[in-house]
Amino acid sequence: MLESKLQIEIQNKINKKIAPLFSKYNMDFSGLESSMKWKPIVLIIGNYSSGKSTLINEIIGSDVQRTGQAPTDDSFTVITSEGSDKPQEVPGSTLINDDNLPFVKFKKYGEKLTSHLCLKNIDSPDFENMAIIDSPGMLDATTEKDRGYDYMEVLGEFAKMADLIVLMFDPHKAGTIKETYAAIRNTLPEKSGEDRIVFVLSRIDECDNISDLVRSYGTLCWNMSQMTGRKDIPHIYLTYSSDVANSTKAEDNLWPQERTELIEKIHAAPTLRLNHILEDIDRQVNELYIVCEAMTEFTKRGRKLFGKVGKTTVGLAIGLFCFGDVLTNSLISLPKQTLISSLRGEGFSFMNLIIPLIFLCGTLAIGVVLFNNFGFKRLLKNTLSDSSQLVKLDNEYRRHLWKKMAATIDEHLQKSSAKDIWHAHSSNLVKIRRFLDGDLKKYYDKLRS
Ligand SMILES: Nc1nc2c(ncn2[C@@H]2O[C@H](COP(=O)(O)OP(=O)(O)O)[C@@H](O)[C@H]2O)c(=O)[nH]1
Ligand SMILES: [Mg+2]
Repeated sequence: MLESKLQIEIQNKINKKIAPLFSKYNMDFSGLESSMKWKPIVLIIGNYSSGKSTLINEIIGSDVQRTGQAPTDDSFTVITSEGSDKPQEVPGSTLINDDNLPFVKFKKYGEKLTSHLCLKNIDSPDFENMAIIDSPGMLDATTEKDRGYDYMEVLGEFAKMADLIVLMFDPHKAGTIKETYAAIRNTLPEKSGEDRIVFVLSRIDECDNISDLVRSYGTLCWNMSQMTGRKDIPHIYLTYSSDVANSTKAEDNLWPQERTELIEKIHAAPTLRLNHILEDIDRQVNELYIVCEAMTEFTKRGRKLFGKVGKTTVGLAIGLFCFGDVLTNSLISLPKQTLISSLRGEGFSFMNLIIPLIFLCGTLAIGVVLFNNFGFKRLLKNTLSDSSQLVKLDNEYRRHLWKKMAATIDEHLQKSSAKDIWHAHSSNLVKIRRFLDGDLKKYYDKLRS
């Protein structure tokens, strides 16, 4: 109840405050994605053999997914409960053509993906209002090429839909988390970490001893801080499956509650839907922010240059206003009487102002023309040669955000003309910042309270 009320409130605020800014910058605002109208989704990703399918079977309580040491399963499998009147298995070709399902967007990846996509309809009340997606693990770069579709991109698309992403790694491959994270980073907002992604180090029973485990944990943390640019490490679930654990190595006290908590978290995924909506807004508004930020800096530089050119021009114009006629008088004896001499008491008339005024206006006009045709154009050219210097890129998130938005920003720059330096980008920037720090934060807080 509270959630749907909050959802309406957010939608209204967005329509009033943020949507107009998106259109000002010619950017699409998808609002609440259509895929969010389907059931809440949990996506399980990670390296192959990290125990994804084993975990899913454990959650469901039956062996729905095949498991094994080698990369046994190279498909994306959507597991949910659709009712006993529906077929037990639906192939990808049907899924991508069903407008009631959120998989239509996978059509563009072609037959290779479609044949590696399916839905399994299980008989479980727990899964009537949610779906869990099992994914193939990432392989090495050369084997990836044989897949026939862009795995990273597809993973990103699934991540976009998911309300909870479970990132699983086993101790042997803790170092590969970087690649997998790169695939989903695009879909996450700036401050994400705790809410939508769950980090799992699995199969910990296979560590020979605690120091072996700590080493794997350390590798994972190091890689995580590298990619998130954060100093704090989110909770990493340290788990193993007691069903298949190597009982000779597994110590009895290897934090069994971690597995229970992880499974509880996965079951609670439907409550994360609103959080997902907020994160989606967060991500898109941050994209808008960096565009606006770059344009603000560009106009600031434009105005600074204009100020510099203006100062010189005005100085020169005043000088020529006062002494320009003295110069022409000495060169071509015109005018007969200069402004200064007329003011000295030789009889001032308005005629004495004509040549000084021509000098004044002429110099100002030349200044403006020079600024428009040379100064501004040079500034634009210099800026376009490396537009990333318009904003501070002090962490991985910002660098990634920049990469994603650079083309849009360059397009805006290319379209701008000298008069655009007076555009009120900075007030838009303030509005966006206020939304991110005020409204959006308030919604996050409300959700967490
Ligand atoms: N010792 C141990 N083996 C596990 C654990 N989880 C999974 N396995 C085994 O690891 C192999 C790969 O598991 P699987 O679930 O297929 O991994 P996936 O490729 O990520 O789906 C299988 O042989 C599982 O039996 C665990 O916690 N401990
Ligand atoms: Mg599997």
